[in-house]
Amino acid sequence: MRAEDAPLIRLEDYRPSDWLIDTVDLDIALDERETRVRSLLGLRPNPGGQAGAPLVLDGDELTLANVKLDGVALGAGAYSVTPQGLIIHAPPQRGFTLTVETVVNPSANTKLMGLYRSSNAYCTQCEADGFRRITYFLDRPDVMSVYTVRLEARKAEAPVLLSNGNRVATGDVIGSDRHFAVWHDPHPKPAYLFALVGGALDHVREDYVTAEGNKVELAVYVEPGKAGRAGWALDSLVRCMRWDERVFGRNYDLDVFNVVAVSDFNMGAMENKGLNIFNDKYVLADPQTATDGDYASIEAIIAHEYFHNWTGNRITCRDWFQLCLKEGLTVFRDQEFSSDERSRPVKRIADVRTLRATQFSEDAGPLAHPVRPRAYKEINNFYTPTVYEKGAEVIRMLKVLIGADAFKRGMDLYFERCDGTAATIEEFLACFAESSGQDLSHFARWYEQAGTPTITASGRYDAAAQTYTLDLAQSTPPTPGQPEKLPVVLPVALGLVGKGGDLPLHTGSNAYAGNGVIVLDRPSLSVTFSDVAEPPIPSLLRGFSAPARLELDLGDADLLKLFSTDSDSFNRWQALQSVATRALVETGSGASNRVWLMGKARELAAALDLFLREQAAADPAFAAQVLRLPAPADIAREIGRDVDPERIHAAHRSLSAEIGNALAARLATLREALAESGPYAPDASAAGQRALRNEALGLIAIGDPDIGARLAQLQFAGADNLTDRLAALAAMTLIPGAAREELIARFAERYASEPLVLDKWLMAQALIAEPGTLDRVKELMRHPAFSLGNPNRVRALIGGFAANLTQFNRADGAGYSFVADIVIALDRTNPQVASRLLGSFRAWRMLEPGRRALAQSALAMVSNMPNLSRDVADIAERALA
Ligand code: 0A1
Ligand code: ZN
Repeated sequence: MRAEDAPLIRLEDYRPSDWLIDTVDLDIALDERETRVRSLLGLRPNPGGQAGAPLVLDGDELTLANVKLDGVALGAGAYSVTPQGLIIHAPPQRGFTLTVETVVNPSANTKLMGLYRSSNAYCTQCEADGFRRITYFLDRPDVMSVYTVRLEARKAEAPVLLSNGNRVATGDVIGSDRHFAVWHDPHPKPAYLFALVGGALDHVREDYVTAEGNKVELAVYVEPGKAGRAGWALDSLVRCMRWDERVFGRNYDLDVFNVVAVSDFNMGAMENKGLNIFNDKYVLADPQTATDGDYASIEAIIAHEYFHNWTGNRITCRDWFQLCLKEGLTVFRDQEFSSDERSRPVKRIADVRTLRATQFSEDAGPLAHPVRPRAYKEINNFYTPTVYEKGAEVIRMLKVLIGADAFKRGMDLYFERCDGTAATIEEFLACFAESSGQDLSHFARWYEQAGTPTITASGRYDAAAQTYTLDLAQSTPPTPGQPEKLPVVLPVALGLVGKGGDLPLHTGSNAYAGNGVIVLDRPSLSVTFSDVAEPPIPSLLRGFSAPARLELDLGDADLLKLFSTDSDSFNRWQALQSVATRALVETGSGASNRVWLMGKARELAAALDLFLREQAAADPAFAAQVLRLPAPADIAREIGRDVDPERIHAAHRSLSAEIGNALAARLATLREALAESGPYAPDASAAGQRALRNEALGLIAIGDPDIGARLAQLQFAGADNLTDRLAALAAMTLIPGAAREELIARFAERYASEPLVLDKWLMAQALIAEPGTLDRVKELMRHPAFSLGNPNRVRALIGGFAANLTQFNRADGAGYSFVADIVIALDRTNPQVASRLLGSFRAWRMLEPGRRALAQSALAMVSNMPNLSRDVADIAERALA
């Protein structure tokens, strides 16, 4: 396929389905190579569709065994089979049943879409359009049906048989070695939420009673022998269920809720109704095989999938253009849950780092698209940071703009009004317009317009009049297909910081929404604050109140004051980041030299020294975030054009080394003070202490490699948990030499039978910023721990390399050719993983001309390959456009 051959699907072309499917009865006889699927569909014409239309069912790589209408076999002329589906030419214009038998081969399914095998189990992935790889169907989210599913398998092979809903029957198939289970899901759902699992799995379980008093059996299923690692996921599930009852008033609605972990999965996890299927990376945890970061991710993703039960399943999407309706909202909900379970400011900082690293970079390049795209060729390429993370930011802004009370009333209205429907963004926004009495039509532009706005701010103090005037302006750069941009609604949360803290805010301006928020909804705006008794320092975009870049005319001295005094924790962190970013941009772009940078390093070190001495102990997790400088990739994005990755990397190394040296004594004392007492616990407070200790280790290692290596080796030997061991390995990867290679080897020996831990080992090596890394990665591809067939392994080693700023962007182009060759090889077996990897090229246009040309030719090489999947062809085409 060439991308230009694939049809462009447009939002404006949406039409309701001509047919509806009220009921689906599936009878699935699982077999490794020949699984037989009998599907009985209860169909009727859709009153909102076109009368007399043929019935066009979607299908993909299916073998049709037979088809019957109202129980009678259809003659050859009555239907056609195409590569895209099954057409019943003249169906009766009334309700009827269609029985279709298909045969599929789960073992041959390397795309991991539809029914496939993972380890020795059967499992499914149907979002976005995988159900059509199981049986012929109207595979679109606005066709919602009640499913009854009979699963049958050899008892020895698949003692566990799971599907959506409640189990209504089980039994043996008389006279055979097979057994069956029947599942019924009373809630109508689109096909993308269908799931089944069959296999020999272990599980942990717990009884739960909802706030409404309904009993639910919760269970987490894992590969045999791994039940000891499923407890944290189950514990997280119970906590997020309670939270959703308390905060959003949402109760669970079936008798069982099952989570299953599989080791081959294209994404993180999937919210199938009552049967969430997870990448095992986001379920399995014990102190020896999971890091603090893993524990936090598991908690967040368990919550995310569970929250989809209401925002996604009970209320689903009318069409895939509305993907952000479920994803942005559910990310917002999981972020709020994690904030309540852990530290809110630290969670916000972590989320903003991710947003900038992934979404801002997407928005600044050729793959930029609106939160609600208007057209697509391959929907699987739109599960993006823009739809997910920027989608969540839009909800967060909505809450700030209309206030918490109106937001809550709007959510309640949405749940009440749209329950059981396939909804749109318009219907969602209407609930909040109603609850707040505000016109949200301008706000809705966030869903239509791509690109990251820049807010420019400057302030003037008038001592005589005791006023402070803030001039704000916004602009958004052009993005593909959107050359002209209009102003968006930007809630700018702010404070005016005086010597003794926040000054009172008095203004007569109607742009000022109260609660410390200015609404910048036009190209520019001035707000004058009165009774300002002293010259203030503005603290803008507090809590990162809008997903925008901020250009503020504050000097480093003022920023450092904000760092030490701002009442908003996010902006304290941001202030220091801004000083470091500015220094690195100056040096990384060649505008200033190393000597100048060393001066900045000393200023930063002095501020950090004071902070660490006085405040680190009170909030180690926050202090760890403060110590972590912006990444080289952040600096590249800030520079934005003619980027030379080597120069940025050198500046980053120099700054880190100088700060590490200047703070050596302080960091050592801090590490001792934070020394662990008692056994490992994954809670936020203990994790915060480890995070700070390990940030300190990294800085020490850059500043003084000898001391760093000694400390890292000691830590590795003495650690009782993976977090500390991995941090030791990461610190050692910064220090070339035999000791590093020895630690790398010891790590591999220790975790030889732990694929998920070895993924971290693969990635740590792929990220080494040295010219030898490409050869190392090629060598590691031959290591028994690596397999091109497993998405986690590919993401760890090849994805890790593609995220290595200096080595992926090698001046000789070898990094680009390597990744491009792998994309092509992978495309034959797993197009989704291949196209995500190709997305690593998304920032190629900002590179200096030499690298830009080499990246472009690697992309063109991919694009010109014959027989590309639609997934890869689409990314290649858009990246080059
Ligand atoms: N809806 C899931 C993510 C997901 C999307 C697509 C998949 O296959 C192509 C798999 C999972 C979520 O948001 O968690
Ligand atoms: Zn989701």
